[in-house]
Amino acid sequence: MAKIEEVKAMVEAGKMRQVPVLVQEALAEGSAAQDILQAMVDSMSVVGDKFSAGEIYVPEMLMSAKAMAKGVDVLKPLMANGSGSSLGTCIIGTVAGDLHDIGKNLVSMMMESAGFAIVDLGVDVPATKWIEAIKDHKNVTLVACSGLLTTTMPALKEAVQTIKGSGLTGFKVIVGGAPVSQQFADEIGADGFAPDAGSAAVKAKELVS
Ligand code: B1M
Repeated sequence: MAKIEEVKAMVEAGKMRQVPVLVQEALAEGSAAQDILQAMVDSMSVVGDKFSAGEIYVPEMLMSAKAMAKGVDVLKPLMANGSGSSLGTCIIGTVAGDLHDIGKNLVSMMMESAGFAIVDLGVDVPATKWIEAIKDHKNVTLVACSGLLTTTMPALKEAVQTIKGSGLTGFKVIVGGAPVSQQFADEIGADGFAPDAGSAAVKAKELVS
C-alpha cells in the first residue's frame, strides 16, 4: 500500500503515533504535502459518515481528530511559508459552543501563508472575546469565524452581529465551516464566506486589498 493510503487508514483508525511517522514517509516517497493533507481531510469525512451511521462514537472521532492534528503538524512548515504580516492581523477562532478546530487550524495556516499575522482565539469563543481581541491587537484587518455545527450557527450569527455592531472599524469579517453557505453569510451580515481553507485565504486577500 502506498504510504499516503496508509496515512488515510491510520487517521481513520485514530492512530496518533503512527500518523506523523507515515506522513514523513509519504513525503519521502514523493507525495506532495497538499495531497497528504487532502487525504487526511477525506479520512475525516469517512469518520464523520461512520459516526452518522452509528458505527463509531465521539471518543473514536476525537482520536481521529488528534491523529490528523499530529499529521498536520508535520506538514505545517512545508505549507505555511507566509510573508509575515504584510496583510495585517487576522483574529481567528471557532464560535461559542463549538469545539471543532481542525478546519479552523487549516484556515489559519492558509491565512498565515497568504501574509496575515495570526491571533488564534481557539475554540468556544464567546462574542465578547472577539471584541476584546480586536481592541487588544494592532492593525486587525480580518476577523475569521468558524462554525462546524448546525446548532452553533446562531452563535456564528451572534459573533458577527456583535462584531459588526461594536462600532469598531478597519477590518472585514469572514465566516465558514461545513454548515455555512454564502446565503447564510449574507443573512448574518458577514463580509465574506469561503467553503474551504484554500479559498478562505484567496477571499481574505480580496477582502482586505
Ligand atoms: Co463532531 N460533528 N461533534 N467532533 N465532527 C461533525 C461536524 C458532524 C458533521 C459529524 C456527523 O454527524 N457526521 C456532526 C455535526 C452535525 C451537524 O451539526 N449537522 C458532529 C457532531 C454532531 C458532534 C457532537 C455534537 C457529537 C456529540 O457529542 N454527540 C460533538 C459536538 C461538540 C462541540 O463542538 N460542542 C462533536 C464532537 C467532535 C469531536 C470533539 C469528537 C471532534 C472534533 C475534534 C477537533 O476538532 N479537535 C469531532 C470531529 C472530528 C468531527 C468530524 C468527524 C470531522 C471534523 C473535521 O475536522 N473535518 C465531523 C464530520 C465531518 O466533518 N464530516 C464532525 C475536517 C476539516 C478539515 O473539515 O472542519 O469542515 P472542516 O473544515 C473545512 C471547511 O468547513 C472550511 O475549511 C476547512 C478546510 O477545508 N472551514 C472554513 C472551516 N472553518 C472555516 C472558516 C472559514 C472558511 C472556511 O472562514 C473563517
